[in-house]
Amino acid sequence: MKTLPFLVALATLPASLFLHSSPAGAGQSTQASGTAAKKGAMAKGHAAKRNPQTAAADADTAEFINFLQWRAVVDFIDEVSTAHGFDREELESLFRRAQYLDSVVRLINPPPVGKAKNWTAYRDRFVEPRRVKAGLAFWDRYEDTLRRAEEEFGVPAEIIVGIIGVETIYGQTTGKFRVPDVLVTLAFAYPDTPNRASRMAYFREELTQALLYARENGIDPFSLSGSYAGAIGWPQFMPGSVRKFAVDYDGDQKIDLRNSPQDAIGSVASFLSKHGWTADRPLAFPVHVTPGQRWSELIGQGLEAKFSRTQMEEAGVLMPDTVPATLRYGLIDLEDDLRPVQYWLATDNFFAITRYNRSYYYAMAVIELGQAISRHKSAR
Ligand SMILES: [Ca+2]
Repeated sequence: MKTLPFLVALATLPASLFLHSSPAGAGQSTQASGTAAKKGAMAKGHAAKRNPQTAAADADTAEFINFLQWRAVVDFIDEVSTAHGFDREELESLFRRAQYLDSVVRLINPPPVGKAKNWTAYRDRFVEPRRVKAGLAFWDRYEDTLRRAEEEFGVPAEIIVGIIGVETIYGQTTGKFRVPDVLVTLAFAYPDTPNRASRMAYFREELTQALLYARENGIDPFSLSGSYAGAIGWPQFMPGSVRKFAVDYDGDQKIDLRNSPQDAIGSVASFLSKHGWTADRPLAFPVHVTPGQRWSELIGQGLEAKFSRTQMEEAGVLMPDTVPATLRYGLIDLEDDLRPVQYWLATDNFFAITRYNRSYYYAMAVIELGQAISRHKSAR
């Protein structure tokens, strides 16, 4: 098992390190915006991670709608049958079987604007005894697979364990919605938000990907179940990501993220490696900031590492000598109701995790869950 170099747990930082507590950056979102995020990520930012079980309980709001009367649906059928050679009647039958899910529309709505960010509350939802215990059992059981993924893709076991734990508590909450119902609902009846058009385009593409995936694997698309955003299996991949990034990792020649934890492990590592992960690179460094300097302009500059160590220093970021001058960084702030804001320099590896879910609160929770499980594992 590799340890993650330089990442100091927040809990170990003395309060005196935080020289400045500032509301700067409060206007910036840690959630996915309308970008073509890989998953239905805008629904999965730190304030919107709702319990899929609750959602499933609402599924009785499903109703049949005559989608075939909708112009946009007819256009979609034209397009997909031409582009991918699907039989029109098959597609029409899909839309006859699909149900509109009001619960999905409600769940996908972004949280109310202005809700205070609270890192401690967010973290505590994921770094908690039930998840740590399940994570230990998962790590023990799939230790060889995790080691193989670490060697092949350079992604440490604790990051893979952290992601699968935050996503589904190791397969416990993979979602009970029929994927075509979710995707048809969101592709054609997305709620009225400013980014509605781009989100509908995104879900139409995911619907196409789900159909291709089902055809390639000889399965009925309605046999696929997933989250209220259409994410599938232990690692919650959207259909397009399944086709692009998932791998067979148990050697049965099939990719099955719903029933094969090994496939989930390999696929998470494959995903990160294709999104800029570099083996042995540190993730993040806790820093402090000098009051009144330009560092606040560096917050909210996108989920990427684009500033040098020198640029950070010139903007008033104070950092330990151990921060390499050779890497690029992004500055992130974790806001809290009761405690001072925490500032970190985050590297490309940190931001690779945000490609999974476009929130740096999410990435930090993944890291801390993995660390917590790793500590328990070493302490036994
Ligand atoms: Ca497999």
